[in-house]
Amino acid sequence: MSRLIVISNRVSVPKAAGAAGAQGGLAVALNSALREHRGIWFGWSGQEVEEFTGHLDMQRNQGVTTATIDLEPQDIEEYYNGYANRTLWPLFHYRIDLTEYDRNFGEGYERVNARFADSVRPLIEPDDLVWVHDYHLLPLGSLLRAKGVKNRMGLFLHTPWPPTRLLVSLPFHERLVESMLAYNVIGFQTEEWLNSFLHYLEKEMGLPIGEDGHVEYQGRKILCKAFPIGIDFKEFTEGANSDEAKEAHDKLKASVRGRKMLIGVDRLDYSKGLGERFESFGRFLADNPEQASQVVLLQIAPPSRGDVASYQQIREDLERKTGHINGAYADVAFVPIRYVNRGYPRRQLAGFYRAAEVGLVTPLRDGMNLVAKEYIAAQDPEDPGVLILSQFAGSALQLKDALQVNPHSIEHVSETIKLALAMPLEERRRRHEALYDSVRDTDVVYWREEFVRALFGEEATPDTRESL
Ligand code: GDG
Repeated sequence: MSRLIVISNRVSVPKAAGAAGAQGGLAVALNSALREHRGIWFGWSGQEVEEFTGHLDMQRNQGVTTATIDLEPQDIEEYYNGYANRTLWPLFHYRIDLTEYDRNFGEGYERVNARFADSVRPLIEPDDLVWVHDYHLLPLGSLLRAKGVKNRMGLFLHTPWPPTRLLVSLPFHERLVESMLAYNVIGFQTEEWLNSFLHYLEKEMGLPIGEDGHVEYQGRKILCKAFPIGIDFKEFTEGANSDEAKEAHDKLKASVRGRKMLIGVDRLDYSKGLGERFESFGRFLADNPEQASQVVLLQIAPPSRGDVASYQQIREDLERKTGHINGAYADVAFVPIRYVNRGYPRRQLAGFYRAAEVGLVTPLRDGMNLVAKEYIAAQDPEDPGVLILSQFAGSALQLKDALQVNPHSIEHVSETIKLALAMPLEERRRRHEALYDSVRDTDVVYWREEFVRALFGEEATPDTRESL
C-alpha cells in the first residue's frame, strides 16, 4: 500500500499511550491515517534556531514517524506571523481591513515554502501520496514539482476561500493560485469555498470547469472538491462518557447553582465573533431583566497568535466588554460572564459542553468549525442542549437543525438565546437527533478516507481502494 506523507505547518506529535485523549480530532485522524499507511508527518517543530540548517529531526512515536525542521526568527516573523497570519488568514476570512500587504512577508513565505520543499524532498519515495495542509503551504506542491516530484499530491484548505473580488486585492494573487494547480486534488471544507475558487479560475484565468469538478490546466486534470471535515466521533463520545468528563460536568453544574448556562469554546481569534457574542449576551440580559441573574455565559478562549497586533487588540476588547457586562449585572455571589483565557483537556471540555443548555458558536467566518460538532456529540440525548450556530460557519451547511443566526445582528442573536433557553424538550430532542446523525456519519475518519481515495485517483486499483 502507498505511504502517506502528510505536510503541515506544525506537526502534532502523538502523546504517550494513556494521554492520547489530549489531542485534537485532526491530529488523531491524521495519526491513525499515518499508522495505516506507514506514513511520515513533516513540518515545523515550533522551535527557533539562529540560522536555518535544514536538519531533519526524525522521531518515531506510537507507530508514526515525524520529521521536523527548526526555523530562524526572520522566517517565523515573515512566513508565520507575517504572510500566513497577517495576510492570508485575515484575507481568507473576508477581513481585508486587517490584511497587511508587505513584500517582505511574501518573500519570507516563498523562502520558507522552498525550505520545506528542500527538506521534505529526500523523504518522498516514488509511490508515496503527498497530502499538504492549509494556507501556510499553498505553493509547496509546485516547488516539489520543480524538484522532480511526480507523485500524486493533494492540498486541503482548512479555512474559507474568499470571493474573487477580495482575493484580487492580494499582490501576486495570480502566482499564488497558479502554484496551487500543481496539485492533483484541491480540497475545500464546503461547496461555498469551492465555488469561490472555481469562480476565480474561470474569471481570472479563463479555465473551463468540468461538470465533475475537474479543471484542466497545462494538459493535466485537477480535481477540485469539497471534503467537509468532521470530529473524531468515536474518540470524542468515549471521552464524553468518561469519569473525567462526568466529574468536570458535575463540578461545573454545582458551581452555577441551578442557573442555565451558555457555552462558547474558541481560540481567541477575531474570526470567531466573540465581541459580537458578548454584546448579544449583554443585550439578552438588558432585554430580559427577569432572567438576568439566572443565566451564565461560560466562554473558554485559549489565546492564540499573541505576537500579532490584531490578536492583542481583540483580547483587550473582550476584557473591556466582559468587565462592562459583569460590572452591570454581577452581584456579590454571581457574575454573568465567566471568561477564561486557558485551555482544558478534551475530556473536561466534553463535560463542560454537556453541562451547558446552549452552545453558542457564532463566528463571523469559519472554514468549518468543529466546536459546533463537538457540542452536539457531547449532549445527553435524553435532555440535549440547543446549538446556536452562525450562518457563516462552514458547518452551517450540514447542521441545518441548529438555530442559525447572523452573528452581526446583536438583536437576532439575543432573541435566539431567549428562544433556545425556552425550547421545549420535544423540539430539543428532534433537532438533536438530526444533528447527531449528521455529526456521526460525516466524522473525521470519513473525511480522511474520502480525501485519500480522491488522492489515489485513477491510479487506484480496486484492491487499493478496498484497503482504505
Ligand atoms: C481551523 C479552521 C476548521 C478549543 N479550546 C480548547 C480546545 N479547543 C479545540 C476545540 C476544537 C478546536 O480546538 C478548534 O477547532 P475549530 O474548528 O473550532 O477552529 P480552528 O482552530 O480555527 O480550526 C476551522 C478546523 O481548522 C479544522 O479543519 O474547522 O474552520 O479555522 O477541536 O475543541 N481543545 C482543548 N482545550 C481547549 O480549551 N483540549
